[in-house]
Amino acid sequence: MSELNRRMILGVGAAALSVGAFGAEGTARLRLHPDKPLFRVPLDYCGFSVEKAQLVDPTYYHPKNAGLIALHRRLSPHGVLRLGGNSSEFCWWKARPDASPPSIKVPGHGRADNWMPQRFVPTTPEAVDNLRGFLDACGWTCIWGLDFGTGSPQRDAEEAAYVAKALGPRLKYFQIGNEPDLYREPNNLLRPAGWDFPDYLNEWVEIADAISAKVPEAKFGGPDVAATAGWVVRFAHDAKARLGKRLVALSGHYYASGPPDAPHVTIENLLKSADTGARQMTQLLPAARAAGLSYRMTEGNSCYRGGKPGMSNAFASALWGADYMLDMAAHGCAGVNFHGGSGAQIAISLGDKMPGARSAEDRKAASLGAFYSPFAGSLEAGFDARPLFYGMMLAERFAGSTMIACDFRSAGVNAAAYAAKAKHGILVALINKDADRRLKLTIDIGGDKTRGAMLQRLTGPSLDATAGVQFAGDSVAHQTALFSPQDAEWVAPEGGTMRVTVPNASAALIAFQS
Ligand code: BDP
Repeated sequence: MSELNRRMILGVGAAALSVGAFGAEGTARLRLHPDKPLFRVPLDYCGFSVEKAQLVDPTYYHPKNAGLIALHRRLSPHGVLRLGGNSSEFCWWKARPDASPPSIKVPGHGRADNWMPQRFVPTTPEAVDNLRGFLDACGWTCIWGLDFGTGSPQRDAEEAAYVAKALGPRLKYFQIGNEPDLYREPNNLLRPAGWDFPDYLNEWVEIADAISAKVPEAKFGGPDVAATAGWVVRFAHDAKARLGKRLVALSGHYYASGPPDAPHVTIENLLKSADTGARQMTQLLPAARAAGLSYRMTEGNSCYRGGKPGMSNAFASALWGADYMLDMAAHGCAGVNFHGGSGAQIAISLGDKMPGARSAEDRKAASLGAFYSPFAGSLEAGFDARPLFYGMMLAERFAGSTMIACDFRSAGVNAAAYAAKAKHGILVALINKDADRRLKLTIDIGGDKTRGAMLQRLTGPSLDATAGVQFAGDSVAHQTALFSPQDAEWVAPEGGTMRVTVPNASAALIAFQS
């Protein structure tokens, strides 16, 4: 949300910018309004999104992949794994070992300006069975993306029947197609010029009906658009009218910037952007509510086309990610899935390209995880949390709480504040995205009589540091994902207020009983 919107909606607190003894700082006031609930944050708010092509290796999502399971469990006991991306339009259901791929001609094949997969990737029953074991071990559910672009209702229905049975309660819903609002673009070309939303809806319903004929209990989400909020609004109304209870969720994507080789894609621009993407929620929510549906951001990240090294895999992404997730939660979003996974699969999704990779070092980093991936690793090397993961950990602390209104003006400091009412008290996140200015804050705790608050910090050596990120004084251990918060600070109240300093380029999570 822009600073202006935030002020218009939430009001304005007192603020001032000055140069203190230790450099520039802003003094500001934050007033909490526990009596003004905004939206409940679902328990499964946090999630990852990966290319469906990731399943080509059936040992990746496998009950024995302990390192990846540990990372998922570290993030959330109830997360959502979304399988989709461009590659989901090029994955074919290999029901039997001797099955051969369907012969499909795609107009974008071989075109230099096309950014879609240039080959077809099989998905096997073995990979689905292993995924079930993986999800069981994590306690997560899954959103399964079916092929719209090059698929057929019959092939999708056959795949869906197997997936629904194998995943059982671990399947949240099916989606059909990835970013259909881009199908007509030269860099996509899954449908011809002139093809539009009514054609999309008819084809989509035809596939959904073929699936329902085989899997009567099948649930669906969509339209999983790249950016066209208008399609989501139309889908909410028109698809709901045709599918009724079978349609359970709305979805769309969000990439804050891109492509990685564009000069304007910098940490500075990523963090200073006033719109975190939550503005589109204002447009989507009335339509979602009218249709009785939630909206989930099923795929997104800091920079499309694989992310930008030194930004998407750096500490800046942790601050950006936490801010984005909490802003979306405060605007009624039902969940956020940051896209990632191994670089090889993301490269497939982009037509065997990874434009962010400039050096051998970049290519090495990407082989374990695309630059924007919240996690990285392999069965051989083990798995690690990337900086973005820590931002997600902070946001995950809000799962199950209810976001509340707060008045905050950031005093010339590029910072954001979010608050929520949780089971045992109040949570406040303060995200100082400013590279230079410290935020000195007085929190007005709204007449609450509290004995004091616990404060945990999200820190990194610098905004562009790709290692050394910590939350609550600890980092997530390689492969085991062990994590023990070390240094919670105690903040004592002073006459109905608390004073907190959030250094430049850092965030703080405050929790107090009320
Ligand atoms: C999205 C696609 C996904 C790509 C991603 C990217 O759905 O498959 O990996 O862009 O550009 O549009 O990184």
